[in-house]
Amino acid sequence: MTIFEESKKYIPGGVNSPVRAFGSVGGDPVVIKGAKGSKVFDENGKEYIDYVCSWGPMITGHADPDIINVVKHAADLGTSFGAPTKAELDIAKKICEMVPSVEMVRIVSSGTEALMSAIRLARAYAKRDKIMKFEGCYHGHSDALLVKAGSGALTFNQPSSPGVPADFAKHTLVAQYNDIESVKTLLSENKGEVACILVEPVAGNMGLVLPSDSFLADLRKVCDDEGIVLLFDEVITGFRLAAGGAQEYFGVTPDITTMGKIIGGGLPVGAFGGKREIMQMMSPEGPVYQAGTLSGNPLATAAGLAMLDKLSQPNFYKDLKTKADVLFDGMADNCKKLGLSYAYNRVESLSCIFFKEGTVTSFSDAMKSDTAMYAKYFHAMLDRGITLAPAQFEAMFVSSAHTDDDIEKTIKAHYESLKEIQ
Ligand code: HOZ
Repeated sequence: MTIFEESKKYIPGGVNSPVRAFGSVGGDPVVIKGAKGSKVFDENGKEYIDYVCSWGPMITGHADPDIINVVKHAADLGTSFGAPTKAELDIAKKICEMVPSVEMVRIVSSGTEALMSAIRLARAYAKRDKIMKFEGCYHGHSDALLVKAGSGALTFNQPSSPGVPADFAKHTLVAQYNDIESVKTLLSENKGEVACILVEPVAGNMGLVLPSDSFLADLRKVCDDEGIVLLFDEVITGFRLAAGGAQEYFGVTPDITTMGKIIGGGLPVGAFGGKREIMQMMSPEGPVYQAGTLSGNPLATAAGLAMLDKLSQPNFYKDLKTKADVLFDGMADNCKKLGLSYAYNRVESLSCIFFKEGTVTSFSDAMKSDTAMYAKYFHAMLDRGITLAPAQFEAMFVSSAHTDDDIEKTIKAHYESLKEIQ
C-alpha cells in the first residue's frame, strides 16, 4: 500500500488541505520527503524543480539556511511560551516599516485566521454587518468568507460550502472582480450597510487575474465615499510583488491588510494590520476579541523576521523579476512557436497559463479555461520533473533559488509538454 493510500484511511482524502489531493488533475499526489533550494524530492527519491513553493511562502527557496538556522536557534530557546517576546516586537516593527499603511499589526497563525479576525474588526469599526467580496477570490475558509470562493473551493466545484449557515452567508455580498459597476450596484442596494470590501489586489485563487488599471483605485474611492473599510488580502501578494506588497506596487492604500505565507518563512503564520485607530479596537486595547495560544509563536516569528530581512536586501525584487522574466518570456515564446494563443497572465514572480484563447481579466473568463487541458499539461510537466499547482485555479511561483539551469530546463519541458498535449 502506498503512503497516500494508507493516508486516505486516516486523513479525509489523504490530505490536510484539499487541493493537494490532485483531485482536479487526476492521479495520486507526489508525497514529498524534503526540499532544498528550488527542488523538492519525493519519498522515492525523485527530484523535481518546484514552482508550487508551498503555495507562495518559499520565495527564497526551500530549506534556506538563513531561515533554518534562526529557527534552530529559536527552538533551542523553547517552542512556545504563551507570553510576549522581543521577537514579536521585532517582526511587528519590521512589517510596519515595510508596509507603511500598517501602523499596528497582530500576528496570528494562518491566513484564514487573519481574515476571519480582520473582518470582525472591520465590522466593529464600521458598526455595520455586511461585507463585500469578489467571486473567485479566496480569503481562507471561515464561514463568512467561504461564499463563491476560489482556490480549492472552486477546484472542487464547491465555492460555497455546506455547513455555512445561510444566515451567516447572507451578510456576504459578492461582486465581480474588475467590475466596479457590480460593486456600485450592490452598494446602492445595500446603502449604509456594508462595513468592508475585501479583495485580493491580484486575484490568485481563480488562476492569476490582474486588476485592471483603475480597479483598485476605484475601490478605494468607493470606500472613501461610503465610509467603508477597504481590506487588501495580501496573503499571496504581500512581500511577493514588492517589499510593500501589492499596495506599494499599484500605489493604492487599504485601511486593513491581511498577510500570511511569506511572513512565516514557511512556518504557520498570518497577520492583520492597518491604521492605528482601527487596530486600537483590538482586545485588550479595545473591545474586539481575538486570541491564540500559538499567536506570535517564537519559531514562526524568528523565521518570518529572517525572511523579511532577506527581502529587504537591495535588489531582491529586481533580481527575482529578472529571473521570472526569463522564465515567463520563454514560456510565452513557446506558445508563439507552437502557434498557441492561450491566455498567459503574469506579474513579477507570479504567473498562470489558462487553456483559453485571448485574455483572462475576470472570473467568468477564468471559468472558460479548459481544465482537462490543464490536467494534461500538469502531468506532462510532472513527468519531466517540474511541479506546478495541481489545479488550474492557482498561481505559479518563482523563487530566488531557481537557477538559470532550472529555468532553461523548465522552458524546454514547457515546450515539449504543450506540444505533447495538443
Ligand atoms: N489555499 C491554498 C491555495 N491557494 C492551498 C494550500 C495548500 O493546500 O497547502
